[in-house]
Amino acid sequence: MTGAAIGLGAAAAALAVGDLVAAFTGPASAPVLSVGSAAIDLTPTPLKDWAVQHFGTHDKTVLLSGIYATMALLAVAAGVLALRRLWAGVAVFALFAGLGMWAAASRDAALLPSALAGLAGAGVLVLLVRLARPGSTRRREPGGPQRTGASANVAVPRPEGPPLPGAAPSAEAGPSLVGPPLAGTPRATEATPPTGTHKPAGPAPRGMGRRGFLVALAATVAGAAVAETAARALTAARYNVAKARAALRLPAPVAALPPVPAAVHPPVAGLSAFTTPNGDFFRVDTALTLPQVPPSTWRLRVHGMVDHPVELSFDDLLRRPLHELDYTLSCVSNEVGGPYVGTARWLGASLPDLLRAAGVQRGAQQLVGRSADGMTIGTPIDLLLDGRPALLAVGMNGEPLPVAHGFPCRSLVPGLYGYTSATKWLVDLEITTFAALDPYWVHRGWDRTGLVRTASRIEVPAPFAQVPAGPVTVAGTAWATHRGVAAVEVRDDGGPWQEARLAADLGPDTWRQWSWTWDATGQGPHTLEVRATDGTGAVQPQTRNPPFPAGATGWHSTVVTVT
Ligand SMILES: Nc1nc2c(c(=O)[nH]1)N[C@H]1C(S)=C(S)[C@@H](COP(=O)(O)O)O[C@H]1N2
Ligand SMILES: [Mo]
Repeated sequence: MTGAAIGLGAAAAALAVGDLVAAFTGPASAPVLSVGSAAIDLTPTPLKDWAVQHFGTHDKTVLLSGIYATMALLAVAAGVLALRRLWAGVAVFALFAGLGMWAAASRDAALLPSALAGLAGAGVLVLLVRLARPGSTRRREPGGPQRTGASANVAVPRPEGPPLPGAAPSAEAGPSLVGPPLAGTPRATEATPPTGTHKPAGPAPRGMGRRGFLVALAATVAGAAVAETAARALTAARYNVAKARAALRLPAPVAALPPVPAAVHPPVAGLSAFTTPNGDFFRVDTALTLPQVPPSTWRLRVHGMVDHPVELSFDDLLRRPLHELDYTLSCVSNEVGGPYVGTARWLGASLPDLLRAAGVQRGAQQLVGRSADGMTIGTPIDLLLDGRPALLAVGMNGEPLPVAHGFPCRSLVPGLYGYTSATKWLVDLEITTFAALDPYWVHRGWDRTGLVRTASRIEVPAPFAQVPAGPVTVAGTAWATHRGVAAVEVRDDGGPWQEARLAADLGPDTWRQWSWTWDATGQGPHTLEVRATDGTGAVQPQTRNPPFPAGATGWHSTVVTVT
């Protein structure tokens, strides 16, 4: 018990100190976030896919919970060890600090928070262990035996190795063990009454020693809570763009688009909206905390194989002609029938115009977008310059980009999955060759081009719905971004394909909704299948492929029971 309390107290102090220092060096350098981000970067693609499939947008919470749970277990081990062999406990904190520093270094974040966190943790550990050992006060007197006594010759197992962040993340155990990183400062601990007030002669009264320890422990936890609260308040004040975003007024587009006509959306209950509200728009990224990029200091560098490198401020960007674009963005990780796709009315400056002004040189093959959080996304140059309306987007559905979707600026290139086109928190554009650099996901084995595959899904009736025999409305959405959807067909139990009614077409860059009246006969389960034909006349292939490495293929189906 005492050992566990010592370990957890020291870990709390360590985390609070780390977070407090990170409030000055940047949130990305906070120890747990560094480790979590490095874990995300290191996670093999199949495991990442598995995590996204099973936890969806909660995957980051699960990862963080796993890290906290692992740290709590190691902290308990460190405390228990330290009561027998102080150096072993200190070693665990050195390991914590080393792991945090290595993780921060791997993301170009500051090492100081993890280093000071380790020192603080080790310091508090030593103090608490000294106070907890019965009679410890006596041994601290000059002449008394040093470093003996309690450290009996007990064989102490070494900890099993570095904490494996995210390994076997236990969503349940995580938060309940430590909760939010509580922590304490060593300063607070030092401020507790020293126990050296005992008379050097004679054994220390145990009650007093115990009380001193408990007071120190309580002070540690309280100090940790105060420091952590301060760290959070400071971080929110220093690194939060919510106010800047609320104050931003975007200029009007050079030619406003008419409102989206009602005819694009069959009026069927349960069918997704044509334009996805910002709050419902899917979010996929590797960012554990949202990058906070103030427009006032934002710069976009355009460099590499160009005749005239340029650097734009946010005002420079807003002074360029702004265009509206209705566009369906989709993620390569979307399974057949999956939810990682959405349509918005985006506002932004033309990306091809900017590239032409910079003068793309011969031999250039890809445009690499870099984000404020170090993501790299590569787009083939020939596709970018083939006339498609690619944007440096600043607006989404009539408001500045939400922070989660890349505020203040992101790229969008119709026809390509997000991972090869849609850099959020964009700060740098480099024109280069394929050989020069493998962007983040290409480095991890994903396809370099990322052309969106033709996809269609049945949304109504819901899976396993019970429907009465007779006419049943079936409806859904199909997309083949930048090629457009020319036809959608549906069939019942492998029967003949039947043409669905296509709703109005808003152009090749958005999805297309459809409906079909099914004359349901024959009680029992039926399998409905859907397939789309894109604007080039290519029929969506039946072959089932997983998302890796170039996007899922295959027909979506749903099982409905006729009653
Ligand atoms: N900086 C940054 N930009 C990013 C990503 C990322 O992880 N970091 N993910 C990309 C991927 S894989 C997709 S599908 C889209 C998703 O955009 P959304 O979250 O706005 O829907 O963002 C892209 N841009
Ligand atoms: Mo994606």
